[in-house]
Amino acid sequence: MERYYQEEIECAPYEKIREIQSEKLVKQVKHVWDNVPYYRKKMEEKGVTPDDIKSVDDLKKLPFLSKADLRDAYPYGLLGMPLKDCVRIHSTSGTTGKRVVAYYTQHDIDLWEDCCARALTAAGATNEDVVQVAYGYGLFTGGAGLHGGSHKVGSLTIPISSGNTDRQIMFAMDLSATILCCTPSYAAYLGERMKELGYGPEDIPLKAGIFGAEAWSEEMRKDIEKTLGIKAFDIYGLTELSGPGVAFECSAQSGMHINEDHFIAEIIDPDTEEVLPEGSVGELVFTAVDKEAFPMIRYRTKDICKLTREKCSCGRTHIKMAKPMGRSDDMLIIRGVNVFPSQIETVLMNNGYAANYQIIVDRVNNTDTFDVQVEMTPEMFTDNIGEIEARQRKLSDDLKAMLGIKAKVSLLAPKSIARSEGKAVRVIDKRKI
Ligand code: DLL
Repeated sequence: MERYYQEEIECAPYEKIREIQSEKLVKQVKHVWDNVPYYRKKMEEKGVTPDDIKSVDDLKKLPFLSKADLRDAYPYGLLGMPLKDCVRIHSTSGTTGKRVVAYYTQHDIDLWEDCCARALTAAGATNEDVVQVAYGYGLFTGGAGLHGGSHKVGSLTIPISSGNTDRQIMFAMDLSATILCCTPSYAAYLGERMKELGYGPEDIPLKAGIFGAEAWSEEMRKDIEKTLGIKAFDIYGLTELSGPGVAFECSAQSGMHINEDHFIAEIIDPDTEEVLPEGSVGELVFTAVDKEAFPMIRYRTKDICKLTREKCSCGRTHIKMAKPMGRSDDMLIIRGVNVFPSQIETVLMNNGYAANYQIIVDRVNNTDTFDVQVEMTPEMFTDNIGEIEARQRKLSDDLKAMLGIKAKVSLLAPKSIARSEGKAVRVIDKRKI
């Protein structure tokens, strides 16, 4: 039986959701106009005032916000409430430039934790469950978000954070953890380590996992589900919009319901900024209609995916986003061809490899080089050169069929690539260094 955390809103008819969105949007635009001079200036430059915004249909009149705006306005320029009303910050793991600092009032934290509680409940969590939160705690939102959600559901929460893998396995077994929350790459590593220690899925009581914070393929899902003996649910979110729980998967496991009463989603053409019809692939843009302290309006996420309002078997009515293919800034352009790391992952996993790979791109004599290094699994490991070469050729052919360009594939011994406890680093683009 499907369980909901806030059934009335999660299963509300679409007309009702639109009504709520419109009402909240009007209020939010006024809040931002009055309290965020940075965004008010953007509105003035576009010739829009709060009076022009009467319903969701008027959303397209509003200016976009981008990461560049967040950097410009750092650290306080987009703050919507006096600091004395804020109770927490979180920050992105961004590797370049200034980090994004997001602010929360207690009201913002409550709504965020509700969103995570919806995700946990959709994955089957109740107050009988033991939830092991192995996302990082600290500035990263993963730990805090799922931790708060787990409390709201009333589950017993293990705030173990990421890392110390053998201890994770010991706790999961000794405390009978039923739900694991971490990045998909860390879940895969936990599974790998369990096997090494001689444990199989039957030795751990886990029944579900809530994995997100990075792009992961359907093939990786199947692999994790098999190794850990669980159902693996996707969860999406970003610091700017609070953190995990902007969208989450239900029992249908076919895309993530966006918490539409809090976040209005649009898909745009990233080049022309034109809003695209439902079902088109483009950049995901969100308007947070409830957030007080850090009220993002038309925030460009750079995540590439599509939306669908098709009826879902779980009974929820909120629009679904497909698994993001990746971020527009992670998309590699190699010899003029657009390549997403997730496409490479699909080919590797379809050939029986695990998600332990690295993509190395460089430019030599004005030509892009494209190397894919992937570990052999312990089962396929061999030192027979002929066999290795045949395997490399097969992967290279399959990558060519998927991408249209040739990659140099190198098979590595098991355990040659560093494992990740958080978001995995899959791409080394030496052209950018
Ligand atoms: O990654 C928040 C989060 C924590 C989500 C735990 C899910 C679970 P940031 O560090 O700000 O926040 O990174 C946000 O990560 O724009 C996407 O590019 C990517 N991302 C997040 N979830 C998914 C997902 C957290 N399920 C950025 N699939 C986003 C693909 C994801 N990409």
